[in-house]
Amino acid sequence: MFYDHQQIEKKWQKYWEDNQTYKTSNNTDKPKFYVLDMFPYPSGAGLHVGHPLGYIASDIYARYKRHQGFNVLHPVGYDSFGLPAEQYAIQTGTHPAITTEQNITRYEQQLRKIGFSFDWSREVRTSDASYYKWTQWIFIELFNSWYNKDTDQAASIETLIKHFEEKGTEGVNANQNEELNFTAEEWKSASEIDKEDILLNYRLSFRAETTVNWCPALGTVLANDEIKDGKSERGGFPVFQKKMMQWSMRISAYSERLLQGLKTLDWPQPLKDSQEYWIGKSQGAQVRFLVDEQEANNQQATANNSIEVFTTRPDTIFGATFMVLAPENPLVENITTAEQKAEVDSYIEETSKKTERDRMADVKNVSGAFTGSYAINPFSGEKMPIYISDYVLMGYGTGAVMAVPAHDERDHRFAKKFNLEIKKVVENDEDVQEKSFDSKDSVCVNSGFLNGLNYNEAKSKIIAEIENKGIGHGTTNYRQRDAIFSRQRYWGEPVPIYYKEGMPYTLPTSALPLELPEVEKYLPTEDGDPPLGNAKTFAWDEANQKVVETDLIDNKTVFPLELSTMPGWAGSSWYFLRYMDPNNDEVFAKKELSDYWGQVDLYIGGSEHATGHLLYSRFWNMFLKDRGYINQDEPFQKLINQGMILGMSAFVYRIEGTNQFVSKNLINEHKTQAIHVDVSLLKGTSDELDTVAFKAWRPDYADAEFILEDGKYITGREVEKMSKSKYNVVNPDDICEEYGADGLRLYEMFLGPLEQSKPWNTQGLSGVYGFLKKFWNLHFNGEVFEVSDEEPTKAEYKVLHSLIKKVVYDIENFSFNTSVSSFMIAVNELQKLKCNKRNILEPLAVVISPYAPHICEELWSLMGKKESIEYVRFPILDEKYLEEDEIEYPISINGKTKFKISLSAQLSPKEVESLVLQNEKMEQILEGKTPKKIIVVPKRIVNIVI
Ligand code: ANZ
Repeated sequence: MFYDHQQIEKKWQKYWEDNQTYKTSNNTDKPKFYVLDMFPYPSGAGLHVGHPLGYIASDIYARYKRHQGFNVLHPVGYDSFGLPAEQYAIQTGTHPAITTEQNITRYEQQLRKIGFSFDWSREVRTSDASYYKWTQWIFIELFNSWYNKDTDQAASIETLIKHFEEKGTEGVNANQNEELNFTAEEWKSASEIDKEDILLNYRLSFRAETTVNWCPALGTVLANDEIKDGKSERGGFPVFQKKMMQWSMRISAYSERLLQGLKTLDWPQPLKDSQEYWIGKSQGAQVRFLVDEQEANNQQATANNSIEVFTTRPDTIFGATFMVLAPENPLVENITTAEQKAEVDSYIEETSKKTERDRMADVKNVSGAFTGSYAINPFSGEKMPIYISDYVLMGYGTGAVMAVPAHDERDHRFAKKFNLEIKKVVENDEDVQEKSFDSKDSVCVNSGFLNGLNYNEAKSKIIAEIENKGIGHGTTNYRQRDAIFSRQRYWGEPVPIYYKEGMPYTLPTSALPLELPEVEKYLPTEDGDPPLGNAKTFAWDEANQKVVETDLIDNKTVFPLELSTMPGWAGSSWYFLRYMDPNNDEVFAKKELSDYWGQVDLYIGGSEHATGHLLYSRFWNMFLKDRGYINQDEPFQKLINQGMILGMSAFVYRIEGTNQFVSKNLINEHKTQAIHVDVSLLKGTSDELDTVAFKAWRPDYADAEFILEDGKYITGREVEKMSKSKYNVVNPDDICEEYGADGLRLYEMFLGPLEQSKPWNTQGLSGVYGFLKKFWNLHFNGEVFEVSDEEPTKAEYKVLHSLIKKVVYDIENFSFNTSVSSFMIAVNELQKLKCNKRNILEPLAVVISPYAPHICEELWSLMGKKESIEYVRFPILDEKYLEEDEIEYPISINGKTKFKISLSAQLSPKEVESLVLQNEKMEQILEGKTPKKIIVVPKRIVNIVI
């Protein structure tokens, strides 16, 4: 019978939509299971076959869980704010909302064609005002919160204000920009503006002057994870350092919790490692070194001048022979002597041209300048010259180091260049750069009272002594910085803030959403304001609580609104919560529902989000937990990174300077240049170029000539990243057309282990399609559907139950590729057995349905079922069918296998023993003797000693 995949798939996709088969209820007594994909950015290019890989895996898992009786939440949505739609708007004038809408429509069509079991009714789009209303609301909540280190959680800013009113800053233990000191009286008598300014120092979303990564070509600030090798990730434009007033998020308050939380998560180790590295916890000490006043002959130099350093190796302090400050360190001015001033100034000037990234990357070329001053080593008492150098960064630790050239590579290089003393103070200290340096074998030497101690002992003892002397304390540093939150772009969430006397105030939450205004131009204004500065209606009327015309701004009743928008990661930091209650207009998600759905049980997505989305969303989730809106600290319990599907690029070879193209195996005879050609120009699944199509592809190839081999033009093939620019993308729509969505789904899984990257190679598709046809035909006798009610044989049951066992194991271990081969084996065996028994085929359809849902629904209904197959219980494995009838026992005599005997599996060891002894071959070996020992290992082996 013809397997008409096109008609079958259309029919079932319509059925699922009409019957809302995958709509998830919030009210059931079933246990819940939440399966989530990282939602896509709807780009103009549509989906290629690489995109659905993770979605297919999660869909299989979601369907499997439904078969097991879980209430499964498996939603989809779009991360629909972003740069490409805006760049397109700049080029063409088309409003990004229009482009985005079109792209989403295309995505939805493509996704629906693949037969995903999404609950489409829960779709979210981050660029919808009904969604970003809540992104803005979270921003305001962050603004109205501070981090209390005593309780180790965020709290309402009101609690801090109350504290200030009662005790001033005394006893405040907060994560803040800078340490402030004032009394309750001072607080109370401060002006409103001053109070606001003080509070900004503590708020979790705050404004501060920060050095940012400025990308002039994109006209915006970028986060560290949006930059690759000094260039913007999108577009590859150069990025510079610039000081700007920016909105930031106090993620640094959560560093320790983000680190500790990792331990509770079932995530790939490399992903956890990269978050750990990014957070960058270092334990050590902060120590003050006094500047030697006699040498510092600058006017301002006094004995109070001291340099505070952060060191992870206080055990090496006896070996600190000089100091190095970051060139930007404000102390530099105080301690530089008149003679050294010119040299120091010119070095500072030189450094300002380099980005922090360059400074960290360039480890070979040491440079620096002497300040002319000296510090005193508080332990060795020796004088240490003070230098400045760009390898010390102002933004880390205290912006100053005690240099230990014998044990630190950078300090060593510096000492060599400037001819400074190198004093070894630790033996067996080979790996000084290793963060995890913890050598039990290291021993302090030349270190006074530390001599003979190992690293840990020396570290505790010296920190105790530093604290005792009152010159410092043990401390922990984190590399992770606060996250810059402003983008000078149009297509993002407006920040719900207006400015009064230069101070930011939040809009009342009742006024949300603050909608993105219309603008005529998507570029910055002439004054250099972000694109929202072009809006005609974008000002805040405070009394009437509404947005009014920009011209009305008088800074008395009508105030300017914030002109920057939120970064790409804002909307994606909490979308998993919105799916729980997507249409609620009162709260972002009802507490009851976020309690019921809890954590995402399985999250599948790309590893490129390791230090962006996956850190930010953990941070926001922890914050919402602190403020009592949700119940769990961590959003994603289990996470899998799917590998990339690589493209098989195709090349033609042009003879240089001509329009002649040589077939692949003849290129040696010519000087050629390889040129990418679109893989859709190849004939079928072969490497042969359709030369007619090639000529029609581009005007420059219209008069191309070909040098053929055996009458064909053979292209070169190479595995590369799948990308539009390499002309190697394969559109899933074409595959669905030809082999069906079920074929595509099975094939994507069959390509290899989910986590691995693998090339897309269409040659195996026909094999998968062949399997589907065979599976289909098991149910037909010629053209007639025929399934028998006869009881299956043991052999038939064995095929079924072996498959159940395998597939359950595979799905639970996310080994989807091996299931597909098991389906093929099972169907081949059933075909050989000519099995068309209902008691085999019904459960078989259920087992295969998570992978190939359309064909299974069709067969299920042909077998007379009225309801969808989706909620039918997954067949239960019965081990009895797997037991062997006969066992082939190896007979081992004195440790060597001599022969084998087939015996019934039901026999007792005694019966096995006597049958073995009666065996003809055995009798020949024994020659009438009685064996010394016989050991029967049931169902395995018989050992005989003679
Ligand atoms: C003395 C020492 C001896 C150091 C030794 C290391 C090895 P992590 O692990 O990354 O936290 N350091 C401190 N602040 C710095 C800054 N602003 N710019 C550049 N380097 C800085 O690294 C901490 C170590 O890096 C500190 O410990 C300090 O050098 C240096 F055998 O102090 B160490």
